[in-house]
This record gives sequence, C-alpha cells and structure tokens, in this order.
Amino acid sequence: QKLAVGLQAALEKDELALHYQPIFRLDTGRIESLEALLRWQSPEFGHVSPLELIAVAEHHGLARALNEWVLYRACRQLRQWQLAGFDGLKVNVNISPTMFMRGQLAAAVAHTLRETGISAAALVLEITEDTSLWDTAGSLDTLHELRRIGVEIALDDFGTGYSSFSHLRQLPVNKLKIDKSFVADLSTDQRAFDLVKTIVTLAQSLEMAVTAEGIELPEQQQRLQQLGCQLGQGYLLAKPMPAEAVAGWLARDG
Ligand code: G
Ligand code: G
Ligand code: NA
Ligand code: MN
Repeated sequence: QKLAVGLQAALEKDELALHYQPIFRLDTGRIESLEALLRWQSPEFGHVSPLELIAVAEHHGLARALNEWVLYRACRQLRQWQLAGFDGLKVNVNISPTMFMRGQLAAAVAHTLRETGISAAALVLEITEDTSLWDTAGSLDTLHELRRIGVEIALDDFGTGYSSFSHLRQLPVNKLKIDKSFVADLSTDQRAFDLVKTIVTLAQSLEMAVTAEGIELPEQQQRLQQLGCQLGQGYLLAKPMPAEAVAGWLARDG
C-alpha cells in the first residue's frame, strides 16, 4: 500500500527512469533496437525491481498509467536520438499482458506515435507468453489492430510459457525472444542446443524473427549464429544503460 502511494507520487514527480539495452543483428553486428527497461531508485524504498513495480501497479489500478508512461518516454527518447542523427533504430517496450485485455491499448499506442513523431515500424511491443492472451477475444483484437497499424509484436521469454503450436500460429506476433535460461545452457547442454534449434526452425516456418536474450559468452553467440538466429541481446554485447549514456555509446558503435 505504501509502495503504491510512493509509485503514484513517483509517476507524478517523474522519479522513474528508463534504462536501455541494445539489441544487435548477429550477422552484421549492427544495432537494431534499444529495449527500454524500467528503473526506480526511490529515496524511500531504495531500488525497486521492475517486476515488483508492475505487480504493485496492477494491484492498485496504476498499470495503465505506468505502461503509458513507459511507452511515451521510450518513444520520446527514440525521437531525441533520431534528431541527434541516429537513424534506423527501433525501440522495444515491455507491456504488461493485462494491458492487452483492456481495449484502449491500440488507441494509446497510435496516440503516442502521433504525439512523439515516431513511425509505427520503429516500435516493437514485447509481451510475455501468457495463456490469458489467447483466451480473451479482446486481446486478439488488440494485437491485430496493433499489427494493422504497423507496430511489431514480440513474444518475450519464449519457451517458458504455455504457447502451443496452434496458438502461436494464430497469434498476430512477428517476433520471438528466446528466454535467457535456454541461452545460458546453450554451450554446455545438448538438449538446450536442440531446443534452441527447434525454436529457430519454428520461428522461420512462421516467418517470425528470433531474438536470443541473455548472451553472456562468445560460444553462445557463435552457436546462435550457426543456428540462424538473427538478433541477439545480452551482457556480452551491451548492458542496459541510462538514456544519457546511449548517445555516446551509439557514436562510438557507428
Ligand atoms: O531489467 P530487469 O532484468 O530488472 O527486468 C526484470 C523484468 O521486468 C523483465 O522481465 C522485464 O521484462 C520487466 N520489465 C522491465 N521494464 C519493464 C517495463 O517498462 N514494463 C513492463 N511491463 N515490464 C518491464
Ligand atoms: O523479461 P525480459 O526479457 O524483459 O528481461 C530482460 C532482463 O534481462 C533485463 O532486466 C535485463 O537487465 C536482463 N538481462 C539482459 N541481458 C542479460 C544477460 O546477458 N544476462 C542476464 N542474466 N540478464 C540479462
Ligand atoms: Na523484455
Ligand atoms: Mn525476456
């Protein structure tokens, strides 16, 4: 309860921050996108993890305000990088699954894109695998509407949830992010290797691009490239960093 009051105040005082972690094309090494990750260093509560923040927001009716704040901030930041001359970048924004069931998400996204001057093709919404997504007609409508606008949808933490092949085939999703637990075991465990191989093949047959997250070792990156995984993210390549650090980093990266 105290945390919820604190979060409400933090939203109003603009005390929340987004950090950004680059996502790379594994073949060229070029940066493809920046994933926005929520950070709250509270004077009162210390560092609060984003998962806890989201949970508190969900319980206290603040989820919509929080998700819309993240969406707006990330798009506005991408516009600032574009104006500074960094072209061709996308931004990945995590959205809570419950937001897809409420019906206003597509309108809020369209509004934010107009307001910040970002094209739909530069926005990737990340959503975790959650069965409720495909149990609700409203969520499917929202996903279809977002794809119609031109926004990309990525299924995050793929492989840890419950999506069956038939669900996946019906979902208007065009990217899969392989969960970092599979990537972690990639170089040591044959079964993890086979599993990642299967996910990449599945994604190819569904015409979805694959991102591997949690790449920490060069061997993991090599194996992912061998398997035909197009995109990668992880501490080996770049860690999440404050927005102010990104421009300097982009200038060096070229
Ligand atoms: O960056 P970190 O490892 O602390 O993130 C922990 C989890 O919180 C991740 O699963 C991430 O997807 C989630 N998360 C981070 N930022 C956001 C956000 O802005 N919105 C939502 N809904 N989830 C987020
Ligand atoms: O659920 P989601 O994929 O959004 O979570 C991303 C989280 O993973 C972020 O909190 C980020 O800080 C973390 N992360 C990013 N790269 C790595 C990595 O290489 N290893 C580990 N263990 N975590 C990572
Ligand atoms: Na994510
Ligand atoms: Mn993930």
